[in-house]
Amino acid sequence: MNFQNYRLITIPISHFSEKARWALDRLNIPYTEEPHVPVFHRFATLKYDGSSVPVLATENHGNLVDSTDILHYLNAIAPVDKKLYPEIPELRKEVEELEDLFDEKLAVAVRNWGYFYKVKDRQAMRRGWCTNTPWFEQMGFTILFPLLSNLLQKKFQLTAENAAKSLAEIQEVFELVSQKLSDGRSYLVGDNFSAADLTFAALSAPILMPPEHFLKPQPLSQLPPEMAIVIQELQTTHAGNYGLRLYREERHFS
Ligand SMILES: N[C@@H](CCC(=O)N[C@@H](CS)C(=O)NCC(=O)O)C(=O)O
Repeated sequence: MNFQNYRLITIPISHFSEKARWALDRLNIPYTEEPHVPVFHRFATLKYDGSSVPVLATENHGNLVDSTDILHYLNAIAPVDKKLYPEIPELRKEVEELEDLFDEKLAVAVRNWGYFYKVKDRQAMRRGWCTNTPWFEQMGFTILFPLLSNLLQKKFQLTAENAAKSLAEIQEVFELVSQKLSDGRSYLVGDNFSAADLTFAALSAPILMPPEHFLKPQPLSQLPPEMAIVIQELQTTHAGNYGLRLYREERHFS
């Protein structure tokens, strides 16, 4: 493979960033990660014509501003044994449909449910938003936290009612994944690890809290009890077990 100077713009806790990080690590592609505090990330993403994270800046292929585009790009340069999308059209379609479902339904629900419990917890938010970010952005976080916390609550309508709706959506997706796995298969589609598996595990990481994640999980005893109970339940479902297994067995680091 011809390695270039890849730069990955991220927010530390962002599960979409973890999706891109995992794909790069899996292919053993060296890259420089540039983590940013939310809001400040816009200065970095704008530079590369994006708004959200992740953004992958490449030398030969321009800037990729969406995690799915990043996975497709990496798939195109991956050796045959590391492909993320199957060659067979029906299997590929199935992988892409699952990836879309996880991106559009699971990811949003995980974000809203998690933030509902964490948005006022300065310590937890500092960990998720500031780890490895530039010092001046961390200073900005310290000063602006009350404002950022309020903005987030309004932007994502973080109410108890919406948190319950988000949890129901998470449970629906987990149920679907558990059903797919109930015939004993090792991966969601076909016989190999694919973008569908990677996306499910990466986007579920904030609730499954795998020990292999670079942001080491907080002990459940430190979480709000209501949150800890749900996390424990989700971790022990078939889908939860499988997400944790993928982190143990498939989350290689470059
Ligand atoms: N469709 C995008 C969604 C990415 C996304 O929603 N990223 C969130 C962080 S997890 C983000 O950047 N939010 C801040 C923003 O949109 O400015 C992708 O797959 O890359």
